[in-house]
Amino acid sequence: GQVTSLADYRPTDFVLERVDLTFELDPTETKVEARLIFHRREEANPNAPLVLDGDELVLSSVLFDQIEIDSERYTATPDSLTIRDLPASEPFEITITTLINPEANTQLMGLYRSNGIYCTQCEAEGFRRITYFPDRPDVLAVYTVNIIADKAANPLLLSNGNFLGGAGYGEGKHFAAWFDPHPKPSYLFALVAGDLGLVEDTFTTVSGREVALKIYVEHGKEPRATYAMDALKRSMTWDEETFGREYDLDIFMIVAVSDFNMGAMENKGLNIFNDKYVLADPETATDADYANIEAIIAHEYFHNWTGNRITCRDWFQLCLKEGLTVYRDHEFSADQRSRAVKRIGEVRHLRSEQFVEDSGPLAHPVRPSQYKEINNFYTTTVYEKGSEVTRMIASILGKDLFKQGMDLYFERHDGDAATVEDFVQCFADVSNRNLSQFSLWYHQAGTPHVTVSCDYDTNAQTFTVKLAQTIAATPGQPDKKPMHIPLSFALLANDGAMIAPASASGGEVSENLLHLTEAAQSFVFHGVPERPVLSLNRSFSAPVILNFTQSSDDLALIARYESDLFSRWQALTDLALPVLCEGVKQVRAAQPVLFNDALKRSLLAIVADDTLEPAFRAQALALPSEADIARELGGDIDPDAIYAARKAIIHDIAVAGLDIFKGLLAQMATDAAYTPDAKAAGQRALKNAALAYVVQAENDPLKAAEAYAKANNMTDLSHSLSILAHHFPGTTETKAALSDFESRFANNALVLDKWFSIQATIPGEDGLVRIKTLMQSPKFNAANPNRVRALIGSFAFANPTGFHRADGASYSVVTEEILAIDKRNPQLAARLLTSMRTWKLLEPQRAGKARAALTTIANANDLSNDVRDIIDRILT
Ligand code: DPP
Ligand code: ZN
Repeated sequence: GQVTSLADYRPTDFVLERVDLTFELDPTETKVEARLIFHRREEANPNAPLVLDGDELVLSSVLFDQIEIDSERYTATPDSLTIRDLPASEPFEITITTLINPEANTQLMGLYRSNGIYCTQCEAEGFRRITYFPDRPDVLAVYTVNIIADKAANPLLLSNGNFLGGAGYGEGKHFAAWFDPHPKPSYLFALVAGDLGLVEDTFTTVSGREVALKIYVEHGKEPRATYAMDALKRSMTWDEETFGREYDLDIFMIVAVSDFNMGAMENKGLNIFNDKYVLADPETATDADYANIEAIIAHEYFHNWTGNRITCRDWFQLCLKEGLTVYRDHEFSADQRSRAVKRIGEVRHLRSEQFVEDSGPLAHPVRPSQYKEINNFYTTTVYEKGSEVTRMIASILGKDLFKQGMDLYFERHDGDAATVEDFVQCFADVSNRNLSQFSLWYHQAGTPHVTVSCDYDTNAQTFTVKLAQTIAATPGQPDKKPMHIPLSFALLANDGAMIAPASASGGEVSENLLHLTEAAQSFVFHGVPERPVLSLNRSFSAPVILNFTQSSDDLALIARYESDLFSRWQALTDLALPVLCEGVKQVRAAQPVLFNDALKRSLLAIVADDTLEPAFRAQALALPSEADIARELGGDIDPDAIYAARKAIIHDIAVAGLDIFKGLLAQMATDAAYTPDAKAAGQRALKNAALAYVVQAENDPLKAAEAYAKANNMTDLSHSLSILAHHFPGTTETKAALSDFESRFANNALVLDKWFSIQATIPGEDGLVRIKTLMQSPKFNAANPNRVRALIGSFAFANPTGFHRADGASYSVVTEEILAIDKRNPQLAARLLTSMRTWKLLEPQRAGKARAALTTIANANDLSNDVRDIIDRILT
């Protein structure tokens, strides 16, 4: 694989003015005619040839201004088409005809078939699998699309923009024409054809235009698309109210397909979704599914402005649209639900995925400067850390200036293919702030560590906060500069009240933000009447790791009194992590797991506090995960010891709080019909968390089996099933529930994915045999990404004791699977392989086995670029 470098960016020699595409659809031999009108850029070399991208293409003909070109004038390979002797300045037309095979397209990039539906995925470089094209995001053009297909099989013919018209077309065929007036890059092109059911609605925009909303799903699944429609309308309203963004076409369409590599795709006016993120009803979708649907519908819709109207100059700028759009969808969900609970979830996810990525061999900046395979840069760093960087801009500038900066960005760059620098400049301009140090967040990889120590001087009534920041070396970046880190803070008095110091010195301190900008910096607060407890990085204002040893008493005070709920949760986490890590040591030394009461007391007090929202209390009960503990330990990881220690500590807490948990089980139970709103979901979350504790205290599957039997919604049903499977595998109760679930949902692949993943995550070394057996199940389909992720992905990413079996057997099996998948779908294979990115942190025996398995991959023939890139980086 070749390296692409940001430093090599230069504009194309030719400007693409118009695109006219005609598709004659056929399952195995689709004919694509592309009429492209170009002119040479004034500043370009007058002799430069036109070089178009391709990928596995078969050229059938190429015309210049409607006349077949001499074969000496062009060179075609599957990967490129080069045309020479082109006009120096006047526009010309190139007409290219290619033949493609959608049925054989197992990569799911370009035009392919999913369950009899023709669909496309073009981001990042899929369009070049359809026709030869300048397939890069800074080439924007207006598209007309004609689709010709068999009418009976494909009553529906869709593309971007507005519908122009359609008619019959010879025997048994028909055609439709679409025109998208908004210039767009090829990665936003979409085409769908087939026979689908429709859910329709309308939306009247703030300026009074009526937009037709259409969601297409498989026939019979229409009732399961109503929540997605509701989420879409709420997204449209929210973007008008919050960012002043109005929709810009007469129609907005969403199509759900069952074979999809990503979650969804924001194609202009025609979003294509993984059906997992569209379909929901109480019987088949969990609260988490509903929340994901809401977030992803919003995310893709928001791309219409942040991504489509303003797109990226090149793929190095991916965070320009993704980080910003994740920030927007996070804010949307926070407004629709509980902001604090949403924030806790975001931070959990950031730490468990992005922090891990940022401290290992795959670490890269939010705005990378090189890549070998762009598909491998759709990462939590670009998305989630990118969102955090946007959030920091918002907190440094404050709400009003941030809004002005966004308005300026939309005004100044509408219609552009922009860069991260363009974006940041808008905020610098509205605030008169120099954001050059802040911009390091885009360029320096690695999570900053901030060491904190405090000192209170009774006589002087001063409180000193000493901060020091470091970032470990990451691949290609041995040395780092100090960053601008905005740390939200509060000083708490002994009774929990907030202390307002008279003044502060030592650096920029705004109302509740410390601006750490030096490698080491001391902030002094004056006029502080008593020793305060420092609550730092409230609401997780900066994505950093704090090295701050606070006493159990101080943490307990924060856990009890902080007005910022996130910080209360964080204090509990800070109480729990040392206990859990100590427990791991005790297990490895074959000692009993013993711990003091501070954690139990703080946790149970929060759980029993009726004034706190149930969803928050449920988050408190979800103690740090096995992966969180591994991250905290930082090396010499023994997943079995982590599992055993965590289980022992939870058991202890469960026994101590049994009455509280039983009380909550009763209190949170309801006869009301299921609704997916945040409040009802929070009550279910607390009830289900309590159930898990009760069952563990009693060490008896009975209550979980009862909960399974009486569940009237998928949240309760799948939760009780997973308690049974994870704590009582092999028992009669568990076997009965698993087989009931399987037969009840035999015809619903998305629900069976839960059945696969619950079983794939049953702890212990038997996990390997289990997933091997399940891979043979007729319900498993290795060609479908959702099935693969549910079974093999859950095992590799979410079953530490099963995947990291001490004998390394799971590594060999998963490695073999990855190699097999790579032949069909490289993107999926590469993603699975990232489950091994932390192999060097394992204890030596496991690390040795992991290295051997990875070496097998590295030595395999014909690896895809995607897998080659990841394996090279992981093994280095
Ligand atoms: N479809 C992916 C997303 O929206 C890539 N653009 O994030
Ligand atoms: Zn996105």
